[in-house]
Amino acid sequence: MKKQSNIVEYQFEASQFEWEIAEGKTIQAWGFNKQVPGPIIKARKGDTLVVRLKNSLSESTMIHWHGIRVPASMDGTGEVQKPVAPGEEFEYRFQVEDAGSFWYHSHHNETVQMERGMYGAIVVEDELDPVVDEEKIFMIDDMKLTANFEFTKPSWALPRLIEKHDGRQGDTLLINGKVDSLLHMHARQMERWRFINASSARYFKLYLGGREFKIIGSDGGLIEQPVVVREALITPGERLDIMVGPFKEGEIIPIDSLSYSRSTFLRPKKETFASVKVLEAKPSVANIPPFLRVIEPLAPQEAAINRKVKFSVGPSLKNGMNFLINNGLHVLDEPVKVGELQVWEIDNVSLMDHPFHLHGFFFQVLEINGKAPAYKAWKDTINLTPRTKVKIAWMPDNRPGKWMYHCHILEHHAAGMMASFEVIDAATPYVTSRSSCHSH
Ligand SMILES: [Cu+2]
Repeated sequence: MKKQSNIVEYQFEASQFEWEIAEGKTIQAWGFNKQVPGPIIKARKGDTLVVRLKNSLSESTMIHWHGIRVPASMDGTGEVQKPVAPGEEFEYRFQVEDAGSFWYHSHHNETVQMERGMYGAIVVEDELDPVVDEEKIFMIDDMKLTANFEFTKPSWALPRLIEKHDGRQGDTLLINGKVDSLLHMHARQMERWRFINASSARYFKLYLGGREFKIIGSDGGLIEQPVVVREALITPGERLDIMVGPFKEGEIIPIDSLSYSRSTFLRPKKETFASVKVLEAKPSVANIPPFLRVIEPLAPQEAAINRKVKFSVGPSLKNGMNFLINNGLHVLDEPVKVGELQVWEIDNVSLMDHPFHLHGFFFQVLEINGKAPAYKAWKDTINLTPRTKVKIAWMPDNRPGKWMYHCHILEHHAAGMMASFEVIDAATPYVTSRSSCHSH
């Protein structure tokens, strides 16, 4: 039973337009409503979101709502809808049942459409959110551009192979569609910063010049207790919510990404994406409680595995390199039944990292190479380092239909590292007590 809910409506037009990434530096972007990122969608937990998409591009597109527990028909993939052709419209309509930081992006010809800017943030608020002085969204991206700010594709064999292997990484580093942004905050205040990694392949290891910050949220909203760190990895597709401050007036906080080696041809290095300047002090009302919410475990760490998923990379005469799931390309996996707990082992036997993303459902990580993770969280994307086994648990609630999981390095996904599967009705009707997970 759906309770009466507030309706939040957006009109989206996908098109090509000029976008200034820095003063005097303009790209031919593709995006929503002529901005990169697209409009920030804001809703409250329980709202119904309606997005009417008009496609004014010269090719088809569709939108995937990353992390939102949509009905299958609204997932925005080729499994569940016809791509929206040029000149056509499509209405997405679904309830947002979880508070947190989510995002939307094109799920069609992604290596081109996402690279050009077809993504945006979704913030779902809730009365249980901690009180903060201010919030900021940092959408991380990078673009590979020529000296004339044109999008480029490698034209000869070796660079093409490198891009396929590494995923596309560019030297143009963007936060919210801009190079070298200078943002502001006030001394004495504490802010919530929502990081969303929208890049094709870049591993972003957040570092604020050595300052401590508190992780308060992950893909599926708040974690149980703040975790104090000085660095945190955010892989493509992942979100991380942190609390920062208070800082001193005059400080300049770099938004850095530390070097992270994921066995790429490109040499990893530390890079600065943006800076935040601390202005004069203002009073603070921020209040971060020591406990943020309870996350009930879906399964014990030793729960029996009922599906194994293997990620591997192998040589290919035809493609140069194959990116495989269970030794296949673009595979069809077995269905799962509504209400039957899923305990999956994802085994990365390759010598490179892959971020695993499950559409439509949150999972809990039970083990990484036999060990419980540092803290409990609802996740939809988890990085697999080389030769790593990750055990996850998730519950297919009553949303039958076609879903998928894939590597979120867009070039790997496109090269075949993806699987579709169906969630099917159980023989006996499954009765939900509203949504099975995620209630506070
Ligand atoms: Cu991958």
